Amino acid sequence: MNKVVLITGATSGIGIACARKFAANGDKLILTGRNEQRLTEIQKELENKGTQVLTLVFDVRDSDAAKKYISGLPADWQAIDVLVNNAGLALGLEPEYEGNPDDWETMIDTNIKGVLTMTRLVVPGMVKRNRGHIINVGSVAGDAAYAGGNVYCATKAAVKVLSDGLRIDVANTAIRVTNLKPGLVETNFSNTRFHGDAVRAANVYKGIKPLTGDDIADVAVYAANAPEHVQIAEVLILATHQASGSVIVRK
Ligand code: 8X3
Repeated sequence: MNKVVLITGATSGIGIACARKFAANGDKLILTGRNEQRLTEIQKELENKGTQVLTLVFDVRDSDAAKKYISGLPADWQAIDVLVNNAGLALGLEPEYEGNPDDWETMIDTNIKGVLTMTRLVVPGMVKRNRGHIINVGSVAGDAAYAGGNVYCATKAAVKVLSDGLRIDVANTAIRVTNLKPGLVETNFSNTRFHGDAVRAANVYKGIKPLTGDDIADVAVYAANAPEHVQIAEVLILATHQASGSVIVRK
């Protein structure tokens, strides 16, 4: 059955890959992000292929804007079946004692509070309908800290624990909660982390075939379409030559 799927951070990386894969699956999409132009581009691309798309321009850090847009959804878009909490970022790779507090704040506000904001706005409707699925994009970075990962790793550890907590809180309903934990995925991730230093970003994926956004989106679509009694609770997805957040074998 076609679902209404809301994806945050849908303009790039894993988010845009999820948009394309859920669209190919026949679902209706609510795409959110900060970049209006890119949202409109992906909307046009998918509408041309027959997908119904609604775009909402807001930053998940802005809880008032999120509330305004989600509570103002047109009637036929209100029953969200799948919430993909994808919006998130890493900033910096400095030792914890030298990190930039502004970067910390942006990561905590986006990766943790943004997830909570969207969960708080969308999940009550799912509970009322006794139907729904929350797919949080965590990270291998949440399993264990790696050098310079400190605050980013902490935010993704929080995503894991918030996913577990939510799963407990909806265990008496038909709602499912999935925490996806990607490893090295070649997207804008490292470019953002290094504040636009493209050479440094390219080095992250040097000598190893990294994952793509599509590889992660495939797992999200699989989890969302698993039989109703199957809850894909957590999936760690690594590149073949990566064993953990800090063990990467390069050729
Ligand atoms: C992204 C994966 O290993 O670069 O969350 O932190 S990693």
